[in-house]
Amino acid sequence: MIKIGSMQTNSMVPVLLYTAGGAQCTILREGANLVSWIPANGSEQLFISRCSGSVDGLPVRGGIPLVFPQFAEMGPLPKHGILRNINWDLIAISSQPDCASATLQTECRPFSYPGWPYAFRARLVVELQDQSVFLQFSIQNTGTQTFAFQSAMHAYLRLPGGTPADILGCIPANYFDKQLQSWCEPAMTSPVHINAATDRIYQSPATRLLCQSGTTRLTLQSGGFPEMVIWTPWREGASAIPDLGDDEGDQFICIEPAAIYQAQQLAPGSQWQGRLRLLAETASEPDREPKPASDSTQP
Ligand code: TA6
Repeated sequence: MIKIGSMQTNSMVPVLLYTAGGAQCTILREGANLVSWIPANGSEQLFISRCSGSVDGLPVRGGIPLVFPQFAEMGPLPKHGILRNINWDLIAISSQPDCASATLQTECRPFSYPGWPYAFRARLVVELQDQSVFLQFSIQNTGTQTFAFQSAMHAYLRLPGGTPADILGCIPANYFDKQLQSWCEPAMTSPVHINAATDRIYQSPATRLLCQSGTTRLTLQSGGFPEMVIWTPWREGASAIPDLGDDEGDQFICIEPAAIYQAQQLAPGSQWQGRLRLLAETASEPDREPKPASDSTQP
């Protein structure tokens, strides 16, 4: 049997999902942010700073914030857009034999936000299974004008004990290095070893990656996003972030399916979808490159 937590559709109570096998996840109404995911027989896979909430006006530091319609400071809107600070409605919650799911939604009228004159509906579906969690983020243009937007699923993956991460899969793609402010060609295609401050936007990366750090291994499968961000402040960059502990910079890596330089266009009435599946690997599996994605495994 699957237990489902909060059923109140009009409150700010977080949404809790459980599986019979022991997996659980928590979604905040603020930003529809998946702030915790613990697979069956596993440990917490997502990072939340202990200083999150310590600075007025900043959204939750961690989880999987949803970026829309602006990435970072690349426009007139607040950093990473407007969805992170909005309280979303819970519109559906369900239980199937092997999957618990929840759907959250928020609607925006033209000029609800200064600098964004368009109407849209944003929806997030979260599906929890024993070893995986799947997020489907969709935007529908509910207005009368076409708009272009940037987007990302800004996943903060926990790195236990500051252990460097290897990203396999991998990323045979050019990237923009935000620290160098220049475009770079990858020196190696795989793995990408992260043990220092990193902030890169990869063009057309693989849609299936493996992130391993110590005995923690996560497979990420994405769909609908043409780019991928890899960001961590690491130890040297933590003190510059006001809602992050000085000792927390090496506790996470963000791997973010994104549409940034390749912004998406949405005509009136049409819908865009971005998807991310996180799959927990068992520590006993040998090091390996992730298998090529087949249609049946694509999110
Ligand atoms: O997605 C990477 C990034 O744009 C980094 O440059 C870094 O600034 C990060 O996002 C965090 O943004 P935040 O607004 O959450 O502090």
